[in-house]
This record gives sequence, C-alpha cells and structure tokens, in this order.
Amino acid sequence: MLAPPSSLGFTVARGPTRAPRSTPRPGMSKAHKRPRDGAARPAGAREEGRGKVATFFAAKKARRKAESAGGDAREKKRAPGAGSRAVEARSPRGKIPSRPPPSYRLSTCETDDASAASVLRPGDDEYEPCVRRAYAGFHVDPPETLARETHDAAAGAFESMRALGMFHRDVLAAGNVVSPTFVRRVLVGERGMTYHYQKLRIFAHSWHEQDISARARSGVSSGPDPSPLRVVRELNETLKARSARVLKQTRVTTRDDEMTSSHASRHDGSCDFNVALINLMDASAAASRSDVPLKDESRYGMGPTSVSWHSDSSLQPFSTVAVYHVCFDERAKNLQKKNDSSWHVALRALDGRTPALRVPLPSRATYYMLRDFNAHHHHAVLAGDTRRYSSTHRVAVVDKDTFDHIQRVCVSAVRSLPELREMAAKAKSRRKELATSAEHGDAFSARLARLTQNLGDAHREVEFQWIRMFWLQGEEHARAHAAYWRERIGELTQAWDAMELGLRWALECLRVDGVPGATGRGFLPNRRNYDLALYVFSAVAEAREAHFKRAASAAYAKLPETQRPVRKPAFAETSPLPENLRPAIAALARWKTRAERARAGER
Ligand SMILES: O=C(O)CCC(=O)C(=O)O
Repeated sequence: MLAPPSSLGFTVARGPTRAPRSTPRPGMSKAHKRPRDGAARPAGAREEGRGKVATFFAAKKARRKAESAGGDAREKKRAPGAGSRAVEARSPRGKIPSRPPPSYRLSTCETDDASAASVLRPGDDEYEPCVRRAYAGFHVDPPETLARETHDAAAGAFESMRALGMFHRDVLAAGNVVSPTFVRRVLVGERGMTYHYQKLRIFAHSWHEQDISARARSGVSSGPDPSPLRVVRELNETLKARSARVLKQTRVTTRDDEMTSSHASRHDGSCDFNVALINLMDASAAASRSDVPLKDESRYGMGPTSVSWHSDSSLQPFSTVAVYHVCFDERAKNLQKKNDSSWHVALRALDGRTPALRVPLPSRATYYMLRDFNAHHHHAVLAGDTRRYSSTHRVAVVDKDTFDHIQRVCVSAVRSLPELREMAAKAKSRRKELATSAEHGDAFSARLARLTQNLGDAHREVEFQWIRMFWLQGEEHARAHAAYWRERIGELTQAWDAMELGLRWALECLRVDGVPGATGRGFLPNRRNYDLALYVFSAVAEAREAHFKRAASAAYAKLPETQRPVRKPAFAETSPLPENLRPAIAALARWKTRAERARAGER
C-alpha cells in the first residue's frame, strides 16, 4: 500500500491507494503495438510556457522547437531578399532543397521597395511575365474544368453543412493574443485526422463510409442523402486527380535540373489530400457588421480581408493545396452566383522585390498552390459581395496528428505504470527499512528517471495537445463529434487518468520525510531524479496556467455559451493528484533539499 496522500506533503483528498481507474478500455488495449516512431512529440511543447522549467531542458527544448518550426510559416516576417535563401524540406525520400522562384522587378519601378509595394491584376501589362517568373506553382482552373454534377453536389453539401450548424469560428492563439477567425470553418477528412494551426488542434469529421453510417446511426445527423461528408470525399477525389494532372502539366525542366520522371515527382510532393478545411465566409458588408468585423488589408490597401496574409501550416513538404470555391447570393433568385468574381485571392512573394497579385476568382473556380509555392509565398482572401464557401484540400502532416499516434503514445505510457507502482512501493519500504546497496540505488534512480521522463512527455502530450484542445472548443463541438471523437477523447482521458496516478507514484519514489541517515541510511534518489520530476510537474503546472488564461480570454465571450471552453479533464476529490500542482512542486523542492543535505552528511 502506498502512503496516504497527506503524507506526500501537500493536500489531496484521496491518495493513490487504488489501482489505475483506467487500465485503458479494451478498444485501446487491442492496439498494443510498439510505437512506430518511438519518439514522443515535444509533448505539450507547442503550448508550454517559458518559465523556470525552460532552464532544465533548455537545450532539448530548443532542438525540439527547431524541429517543429518547419511546419508553421504563418505570419513569419522575413527581411527583403531573405526569400532567396534555399530552405531544406524533408520529404519521404530525404531532404530536398527548396529554392524560391526568381524575383521580379516591375519595369516602371526604380527600387525594389517600390516594386514590392505594387499590386498587379490580370490584364496589367506585366501581370503574365511576373506570374510566370515569380509565382510558379500558382494555377487557376476555370469553372468548366469540373463537371456540372461536381459543382452542384459540392454546393448542395456546403449548404447542408451550414444548415446543420457544422461551421464554427476557431479561436486561435498567436503569442498572447487570442482571437476568433473571421471565417467559420469545419474540418472533414480521413478517419482520426486532426489539423493543428495557430496553437489549436481541430478534429476532422471522418469522411470514411463506416463513420458516415455510424454518424447516422448515432443520431448525429449528417444531413440529407447523399451525406455532405461523402460529397466532400468525392470532391476530394476529384481534386486529387485534377491536381496530379496540373502537376504533370506544369513541370519545368531546366538544363541544370535534368529531370527524370522520378526526380520531377520528387519535387511535386503529394496531392493525396487527407483533409479538407472548408471555410464559410459572409459577404463583405454582412461580415463587417458581424461580431468579428473584417479588417482592411494594411500592406497594399486591398480592402477587407476574410483571411489575412499567411502561408498554410502543418502541411507535408512540397504538397499541393487545392482550393475550390463557390459563391451564393441570398438576394438573387438563383442563389448560386455563377458569374460572381467579386472574391479575390491575393498573393505575395517574400523576396522584397516582386509585386503582389490580386487575382479574381469566378465562382466555382479552383486554384492550386503547387509544390513549394506555400513555402515562399503568402496568400490572403479579399472579401467579395456574396456568401462564399472555400474547400481547401490539404496533405496535412500525420506524424503526431492522428488518433493512432496519440493512442500509441498512451498505450506505451500506461504499460509502464505497473513498474512505477512497484518502485513506489519499494521506495516506501526502503525508507522504513534502512540501508540498500548503492548499486541498487543507482539502477533504481536511472530507471526512475527514464520512466518519469517518458510518462511526463506522454502525459503532457495527451492532456494539452488532445484532451484540452478538444474541450477548449466547447460542448457543442463535443456533441458534433459524438460519432467518432468524443468516444476516443474519452479513451484518451482514461489513459491520462492512469498517467496521473503514475505521476503520483513517481512523486512517492522521491519523498523524503525527515533527514535520512538520522534513523539509518535509506534510499536516496539522485539529484537528476528531483530535477526531472520538478521539470515534469512544473511543465504541467505552467501549461495548465497558460491554458486557463487562454480559456478565460475575452475572445470566447463573443461566442455562444455552448461554444465556450469546457474545463476538462475534470478533477475530483478522488483524483490521484490535484489540478493545481504548485503545492506538489513545493514539496518536491523540499525533498530535494533534504536529500541533498543527507547526501552531504554522508560524505
Ligand atoms: O478561401 C481561400 O481561398 C483560402 C483560405 C485559406 O487561406 C485558409 O483557409 O487558410
């Protein structure tokens, strides 16, 4: 039996005298496979604060940060000319250098700055040469490229999704600023996919046939027949095929870059879209009167933007983004506005010389950002006169962003818990029984360090990247995901709950009641064990504090009650650890000092 909670030196109502509440459910244990990539993500790293925790694993964090930075180019500022640096992108076939296209100086401009501050539109004298030179990889298909049935089905599906209330504003975080998106969105995609952008993980409604049927059975309406999710999947297939064709048609062979077809496809990257992030944008006038009024584009004076300048994040390197859009005019008899070109996509190169572009998009057109276009350009959406849907088909990263991944992390962490429980029991009996050999102590300390670190990583990842991300988006979001995600988040919460108990056992291993040596020479964990545990607990405490601050942000006040954050995972009297870990951290610091004194006394 482990010590009662009060003896840990901080107050919790009930201690870890029970077995893990949640040996994962059968569904989870079925997948007891070795983790494929082994490496836990920088667990919670995207959300972690920068307090004193940073000092302990500073180097490690820096490395992890560098690794994760590649995926998110959103709103990064670059100095003029910086765009001419080659960046290396990792692809399944290794690292491929990605060079920005050559820059273009307007013939009428005397300086780079003047050229870079200009905007070209189709029909301008230098539009075509500029696009060919500096915007390679941008391609627009006119509406006629897709079949009429495809257009009609897509328009019907988007309208049903709107009627079903599937579109919501995402509340994003950039630095300390928390703000809702101007547009409303929904993510649809492969089973178990999520998409992480601007510190928010959004969860895909699965377009898998079985999940569509399960959704219908569970009473979560997926709308009329055919299900809009199925229609989006079909649109996705159509755009995959079309993207492959566009990639083929737009390959350029240069003399020093003689391409075999495999070399060419290496640069083409994937167009095997696994998610569609669908945006619903109100007409400019209505959007400007809304709770989240549009802002004017400030760099070029392009007017109200529904999506401001950015490059897309969390995409597989060199992968294509295909954007299909359709406009509706509520005032017109025939709602679908076929000839509307009031919506524009704006593009800019990041080289400090090339003019920006303002490209009108006829309703039902599709545009493509091919290969590494997204790495060297930003895009924005300039609001038009009608309601608009844009279905953005992407090849999102999958390493750390699928349910399979986090399930593997949890299964592996939960598997280590029995060992930790035994170690906690041993540590307790040693404290009572006196002397153990130093060797035994060293092995114990090393094993404890490893288990604490792995458990801490998994615990932070599942709590901050998954469970809290899910509930941050509110009760209505949870209901909308009843068919697939809610149950899975429940499984992850069970695993997290077991990990909380594991962390308590790790604490138990480190407890030093009095000064050992006064009553005999008990087991003393080493300094690293304490530092590691302090790191793990402080990281959780800081991330929780940051999360609560974010959830309390005024940005949520603009949303209906049902879309506001839910404080989960929940803590109860019987929880192994309290939600506020500061007292535990203080106790750990005391034990560390006592252990150090005891060690010094021994010398
Ligand atoms: O709607 C569009 O054309 C693009 C939307 C976009 O940039 C985004 O969703 O990130």
